[in-house]
Amino acid sequence: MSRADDEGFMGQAIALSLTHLGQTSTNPSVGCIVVKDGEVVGRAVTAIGGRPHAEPQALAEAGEKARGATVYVTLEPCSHFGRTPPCADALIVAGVARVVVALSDPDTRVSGRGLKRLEDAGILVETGVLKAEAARALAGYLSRQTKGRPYVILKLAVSADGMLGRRGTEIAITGPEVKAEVHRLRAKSDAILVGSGTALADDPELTVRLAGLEDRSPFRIVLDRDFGLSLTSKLVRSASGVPVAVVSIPSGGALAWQVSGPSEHTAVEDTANLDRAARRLALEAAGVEVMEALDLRDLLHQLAVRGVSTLMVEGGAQVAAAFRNLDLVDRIDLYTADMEIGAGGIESPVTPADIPHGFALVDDRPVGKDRLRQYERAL
Ligand code: AOF
Ligand code: ZN
Repeated sequence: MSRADDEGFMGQAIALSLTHLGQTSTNPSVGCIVVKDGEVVGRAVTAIGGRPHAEPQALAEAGEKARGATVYVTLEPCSHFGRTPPCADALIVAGVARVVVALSDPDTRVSGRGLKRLEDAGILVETGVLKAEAARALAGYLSRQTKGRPYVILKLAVSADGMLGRRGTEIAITGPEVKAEVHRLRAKSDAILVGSGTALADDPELTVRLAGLEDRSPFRIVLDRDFGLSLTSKLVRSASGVPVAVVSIPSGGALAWQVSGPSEHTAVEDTANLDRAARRLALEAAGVEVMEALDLRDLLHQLAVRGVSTLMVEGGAQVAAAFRNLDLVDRIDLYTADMEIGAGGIESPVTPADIPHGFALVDDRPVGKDRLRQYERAL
């Protein structure tokens, strides 16, 4: 099999892995393709919820045809007895001839041992095929494993004059095509985060509202030290269906996120006359989880421990600035529109003319009437 053939089949395995992205936490979404005599005879992706792993499912589909076949996997097959037996053993028992892997697994229970197990059994093993593409598909898992925090995607919609919106009114900057794309990105993320200012001003629901993807809403997180989130907000009213947490981060401390509080906004303040402790209790009674974190880094660590691999940060200006200033962003999805906001605009902390140092443009394309520029932290 030529290198080009290998890359073609690995490309298929990566594409397959993307179909369950955001649905396999705390496990990575892995793609696996079984090829016999140039023909695909088995294909699978890590099941929703994380188990079974990809390889045993693809082998089951291939059946007897797996004997002597070549198997393409986006991540090193596991070698540990976890909640399922090792995938390396399943490949050995099935009698495959060759295993092509994109990336070795940083999980300390595996890292290198899966590959060695296969080689020791006489299977030809090749690694590094479409490594960069696989690393992008597994970015959340790799970040959680190696950095102990989720992969952070900062999504911003900016007007031609560099504004995120206008104080006091909600203005749509980008069009319906961007909205659909953002909902698809939500569906691929494990969690989504906004500040209390955005929650109070825009009353967002932060769920996925696209046909067929309604059950893919991520865990919703609001930075809300004052517990000012309204009980009648869409976030709170939908808390029984899709989990939502408010996070209290104390002010002060070098890395603490400086919260200005909800005073700027005049949302329906049904709990405004209560003190902070009572507001907290009211939110908890409404089904909202309360999380306490020392600072943003600590919050990201807690989320990683809970299995959040990819976190989408959706607003607003202060939150985006805090993530940027603390160097906690891995990818920026910057949508721009032709419209101008003018006077009273809220300046975006990131614009096409002001991208953080160390980021490279990896995508630049029209989305409806708007434009997406995607930047990634250069490795
Ligand atoms: C594979 N194929 O499709 C996936 C793998 O908790 P467990 O027992 O399910 O094991 C979780 C670990 O398995 C995870 O950290 C990662 O190393 C690996 N995920 N491995 O061979 C797969 N999803
Ligand atoms: Zn496995």
